[in-house]
Amino acid sequence: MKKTIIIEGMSCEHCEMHTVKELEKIDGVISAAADADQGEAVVELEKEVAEAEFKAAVEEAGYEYIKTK
Ligand SMILES: [Cu+2]
Repeated sequence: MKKTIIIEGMSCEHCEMHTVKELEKIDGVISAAADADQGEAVVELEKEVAEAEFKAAVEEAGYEYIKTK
């Protein structure tokens, strides 16, 4: 199961790395990939993860969480 998270504020590879690192700490996230140009991250999930957890991870990384789709 994959979900796309819309994020504002990432501007380079370093930002992408911060975001991936935080998202991959979430229980249920198998892997994450972030794209600063697109302003999004894609997470591969092994189970349902509450949207609030994505929001917390994105904010912990230092960026603005918009939504999950
Ligand atoms: Cu950056």
